[in-house]
Amino acid sequence: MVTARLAACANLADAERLAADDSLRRMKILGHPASTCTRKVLTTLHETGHPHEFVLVDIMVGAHKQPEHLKHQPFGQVPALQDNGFEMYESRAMCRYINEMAKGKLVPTDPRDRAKMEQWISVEMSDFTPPAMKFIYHHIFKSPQSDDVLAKATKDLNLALDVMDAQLAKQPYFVGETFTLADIGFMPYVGYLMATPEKEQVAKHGPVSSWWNRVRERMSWRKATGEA
Ligand SMILES: N[C@@H](CCC(=O)N[C@@H](CS)C(=O)NCC(=O)O)C(=O)O
Repeated sequence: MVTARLAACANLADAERLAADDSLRRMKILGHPASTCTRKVLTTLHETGHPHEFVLVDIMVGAHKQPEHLKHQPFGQVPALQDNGFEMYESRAMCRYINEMAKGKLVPTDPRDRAKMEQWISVEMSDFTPPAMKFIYHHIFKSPQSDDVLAKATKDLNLALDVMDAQLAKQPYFVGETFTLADIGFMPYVGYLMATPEKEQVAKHGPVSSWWNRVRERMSWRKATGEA
């Protein structure tokens, strides 16, 4: 009985804290659970523990191209974020915003570490994800790519994996000893690649494989992908 009353008090205290602190109110994520960009944002939310609500935009039936969704994401893509009257889109920017609002630890405070995190987020976006997505479209989303496109993607993906491998051979995460938004950025694409024949390319890169086996066990990722 006493325990139940204490629990009720704790809930009340939590509710009052949430009501008093705008930054801790529930954010809404408009997305799709299979979307790589939605997964990044959900992983960030679970890592930081920020309260949130998931709103399904069913990209399988074209809901992301409907006028209602275009009001929130003018490019007709997912995800989009709503936070107490504030709205934004672009998953990498959303992750930075969530971490800041939650006072999370996913962005280093040291300027050089932060600069390196930004460097790796750019590598992910410019050098790794474009070739990786060619294989993901081809094998997972059944959008066939030509032989020429896949041949170029193989070359580009290998270069990116080599560069990532050299970094991860020295340390457990992209920015030293600490898990950051840079790791979260790569995770959805590596996760899907591992479900394609390209997992053989990844397997040839020992440090990248070890990193993947380490980060995929995080509860935030397991929750974001529905495994937990
Ligand atoms: N730069 C955007 C890209 C968003 C994006 O490409 N979303 C994909 C799902 S992961 C999508 O909505 N694809 C459907 C389409 O482009 O029609 C972001 O990072 O949020």
